[in-house]
Amino acid sequence: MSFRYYRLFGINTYGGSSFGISEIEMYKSGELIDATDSLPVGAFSASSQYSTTYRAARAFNNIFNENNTGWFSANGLFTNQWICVDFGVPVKINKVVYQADSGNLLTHAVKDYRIEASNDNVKWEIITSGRFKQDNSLQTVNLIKSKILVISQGNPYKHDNINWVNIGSIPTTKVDRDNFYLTHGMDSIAESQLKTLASSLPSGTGKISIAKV
Ligand SMILES: [Ca+2]
Repeated sequence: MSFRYYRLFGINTYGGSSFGISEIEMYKSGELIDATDSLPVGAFSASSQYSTTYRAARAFNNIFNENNTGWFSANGLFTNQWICVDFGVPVKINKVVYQADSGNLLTHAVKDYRIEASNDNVKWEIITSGRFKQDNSLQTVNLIKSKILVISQGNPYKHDNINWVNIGSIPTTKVDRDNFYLTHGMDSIAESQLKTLASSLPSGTGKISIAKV
């Protein structure tokens, strides 16, 4: 799906009293160009900032390997802080690259995170979540997962003919109907397990196929 707003939501740090991010890059589906490069400074915002010097735009300025010169959340706010991009129009982002600010011995690095998206800047959808390493490397988050589960009552590749159903405990609430992939941990489920679950579906739910994007 496409969204106008994307944000990196930091749940906690590696012990620092604020979050510190050197750089974030977001890539459109099928393109290698950083989608944030052409945006005005006002397109970037954050839940808080250490000071105007450490504003959100510093995490999108293509300056990497920063040491106390990226975006920092306000001192004392080291949980549940976010940094956001407003693309102005809906875009489909399939990859996010993150790099911690190396200042403060990397204690201000984001530890647990969520990537969230919105079209109204009010209601947010969790695209994926995970944990960043505490180092200064470029860390990539792929938003399109490798495994898809298609349940069809007709042409398996035609969107309108697909019925999505809940299968056991698999959280199918985050189905991207436009691209036929499931998020929220589906990528960590073994294909054999998916097939087992698929075979346990009640009759009449149609053809089932499992494929990779
Ligand atoms: Ca930067």
